[in-house]
Amino acid sequence: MALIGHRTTLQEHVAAGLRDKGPSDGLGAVIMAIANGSRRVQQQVQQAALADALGTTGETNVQGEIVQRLDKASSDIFVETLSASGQVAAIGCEEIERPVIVEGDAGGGFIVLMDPLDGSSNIDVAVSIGSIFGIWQKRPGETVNDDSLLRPGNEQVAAAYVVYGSSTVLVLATKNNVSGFTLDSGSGDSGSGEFALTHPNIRIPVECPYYSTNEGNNKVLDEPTQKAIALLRNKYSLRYVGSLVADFHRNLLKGGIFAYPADQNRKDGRLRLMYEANPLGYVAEQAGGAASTGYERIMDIVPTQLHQRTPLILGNKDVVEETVAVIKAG
Ligand code: AHM
Ligand code: MG
Repeated sequence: MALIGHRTTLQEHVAAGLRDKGPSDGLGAVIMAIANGSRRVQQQVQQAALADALGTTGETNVQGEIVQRLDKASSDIFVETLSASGQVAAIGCEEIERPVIVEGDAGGGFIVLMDPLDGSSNIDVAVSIGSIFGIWQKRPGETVNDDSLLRPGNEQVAAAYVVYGSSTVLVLATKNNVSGFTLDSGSGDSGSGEFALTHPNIRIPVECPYYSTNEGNNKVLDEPTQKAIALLRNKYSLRYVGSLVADFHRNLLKGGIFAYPADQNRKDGRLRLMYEANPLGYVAEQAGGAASTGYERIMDIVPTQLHQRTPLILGNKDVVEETVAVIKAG
């Protein structure tokens, strides 16, 4: 039996709720394209082992990382749904070296950057993974090219992510509003297939019970960063899934801080600016949180490359600021 009852669906939220929250023309269609894609990705994630769709494609992506078959499938699905929305002019994707430019009449007013399936190391082992999207508006009269995607995070008009966990949750951030929608999954009578509003107006809690970082990297951190992590270790409980989306989602709902700083082996950090740090930084800020490299606000970085990496400290605002202060003090 479908469970959504009286709840507002994502479709209704998008139709009514976006009206006062930034550019609504076409943005709703972009969000619904993400929702439609994520419904299909969720099914593939759930059935991958049974369908013999786990494992790698045998290729490496532009980052030099091994491409999982589900990475590729998710990338194809979202490129298809976003291109078909009629509202997207260009798509930047972790798995694709150059931007996908949507030509002609099919193109629209938005630019989407995405990590179609985040949490590579968890894909084959039934641990939570996700998809991440940053959404920018095309400049007036602009004909998009590769450089059109190199925009700072503070120009995003919306961001979203989906967690494929014990339930599938889509979190949508627009200016000053972050809301979570749970997929009423199942087929036939057992689910409506709708995303329904279950987490209205999310604010990151002031309390910070958790810190999330890869403690195995501690020995390759510089001294100020070691000091900052030691402070977190002494105060908070460690929770680390190893999927950025899942770690961020828990910290957003329960309170917490995520840190993947630069280290001796990763001078620019590990995570990607355009489709990991910027969208989740935007979500965090709209929910009252913060995102920093340790030295500057993530959202203010002027990008130079589509796939560039960045150190990332993300979550509870006071704790991010305290952590950054320790790093900056040297
Ligand atoms: P991916 O986009 O290829 O999945 O890589 C990013 C992932 C993040 O989800 C996660 O926070 C991080 O890599 C984990 O890295 P590590 O295994 O070094 O702790
Ligand atoms: Mg990722």
